[in-house]
Parts: sequence; structure tokens; C-alpha cells
Amino acid sequence: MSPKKMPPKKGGDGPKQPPLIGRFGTSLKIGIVGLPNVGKSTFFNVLTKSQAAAENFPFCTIDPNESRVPIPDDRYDYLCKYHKPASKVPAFLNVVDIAGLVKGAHAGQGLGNAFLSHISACDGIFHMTRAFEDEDIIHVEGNVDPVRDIEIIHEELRLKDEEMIDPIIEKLEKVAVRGGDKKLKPEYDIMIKVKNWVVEQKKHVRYYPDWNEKEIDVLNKYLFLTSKPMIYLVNLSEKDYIRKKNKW
Ligand SMILES: Nc1nc2c(ncn2[C@@H]2O[C@H](COP(=O)(O)OP(=O)(O)OP(=O)(O)O)[C@@H](O)[C@H]2O)c(=O)[nH]1
Ligand SMILES: [Mg+2]
Repeated sequence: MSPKKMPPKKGGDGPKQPPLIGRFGTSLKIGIVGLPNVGKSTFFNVLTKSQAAAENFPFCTIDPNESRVPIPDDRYDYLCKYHKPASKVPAFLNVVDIAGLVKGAHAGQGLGNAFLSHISACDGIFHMTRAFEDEDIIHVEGNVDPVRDIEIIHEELRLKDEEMIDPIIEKLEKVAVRGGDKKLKPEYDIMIKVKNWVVEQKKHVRYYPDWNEKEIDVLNKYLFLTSKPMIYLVNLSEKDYIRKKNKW
């Protein structure tokens, strides 16, 4: 049996996990992303017990608000009780409340492009969408439609990645193809594949079914917005939440 096919050692780390896109460390950061005025800062305040401004006007948040929240974990509490360690370091999650994105944000609409660096710096995304009806709360698209809104945000993120891809390929092409640097040729080929998926097929990086380890190494170098794990949050009225039903 070759070493690669050896079964995992007893008490070892178990079967090898498939490679993950992203650079995961002990300090993770998640950004709250969505259209303006959908309740991102309100959610941020509840989650982090903060008092960030959350008012009824689009683009209330300009500079991102950030807060560190402890992650409660019974297993951690049990281990601390059992082992009585000299120092205790629980897991934390950094939550960032980011400015609202609108259609065309990738090209500078709304608050424009600053969002890119704010989302880029996050390991994952909370995608907040509005499903509550309230005539007093301004909707930038004029009416409530969470599915359309989700697609607007998806497309902005994808278009931002699209913009990033061409300069990367051009640079690689100069060195790997015309310059003959064989070492960089695989990265060039991988970026062509990424371009085909994101630009030609208009898909998000994270939805490609089987990036291999080498491809993931390249993706982790560039950390595209559409490669980040996304958790969808639906902002419902209390009534809909209790009856577990919504028009959408
Ligand atoms: N009726 C109703 N109003 C809400 C709900 N959630 C938030 N709001 C109100 O909607 C307005 C906007 O909320 P924010 O949390 O500031 O929204 P945001 O997404 O951070 O907005 P920007 O920072 O402008 O992108 C505020 O007046 C909130 O009180 C909700 O579930 N129902
Ligand atoms: Mg806000």
C-alpha cells in the first residue's frame, strides 16, 4: 500500500478533509452585506450588542462598524472545567457591518468601490435581504422583492471578480506565455479556467463542483469575492417569523 492510501491512524486526524477555499485561521471575520436600508446595522447591533447608527435612510453606514463576538461552545466550557487550563482563549468572530451595495456598485454607483476592500478582508459573508413590508422604510429598488435583491448583490460581487480577473491574466500572460516562465504556466491555465467559469458562464467561484488542490492554492492567492462562503439572512417581520411563513 502506498503511503497515500494508508488508512488514517487510530486517534489521528481522521480522513483527509477536502481542501477549502479561503485562508482560515483562529481569527475569522464575517461581513454583513446587502442592499442599503435592509437592516444590516440593526442586525449587527443585536448580534454584537453595539450601538451603530441604524436609521431609515439608504447609506446610513459609510465606514464599516466592527465588533468581536465570543462564540459560545459547550464543548469549550466542558474542556475548561475538566482541564482547568492556566489561560482560556475562547473562539471569537469578528463581525463587520459594511455599507449597502446597489446595482452598479462595482462600477462606482452608490458608495462605489470602497466596499470591495471591506468585503475582500472578510473570510465569509452574511448576506442580508429584506422580506419585511413597511411602507415607511425606504427600499432603494422601490418595492420589496428579496429574490431580485439577492440577485443584484450576487451580480455585483461577480462583476467585481470579473474586473479583477483580466489584469491577473494579462500579467501572467506576459511572464508565463510570452516570457516563457514555465513555473507560472499552471497558474495561468488555472486563471483561464476561473475566467471561463466566472466571466463566460457567469457563475460564482464557490459553486464550481470540484476545484482541485492546485486550483484552490491559486484561488486562495486572489481571494475572489464569489469564493467566500455565504450565509443568507432573511429579515422578516416578527409575525411572519412566528407563523414560519412569508409571501416570498
Ligand atoms: N419594519 C421593520 N423595520 C426594520 C427592520 N429591520 C430594520 N428596520 C429599519 O430599517 C431602517 C434601516 O435599518 P439599518 O439597520 O440602518 O439598515 P442597513 O442595511 O444597515 O442600511 P445602510 O447602512 O443604509 O446600508 C431602520 O430604520 C431600521 O429601524 C424590520 O425587521 N422591520
Ligand atoms: Mg447600516
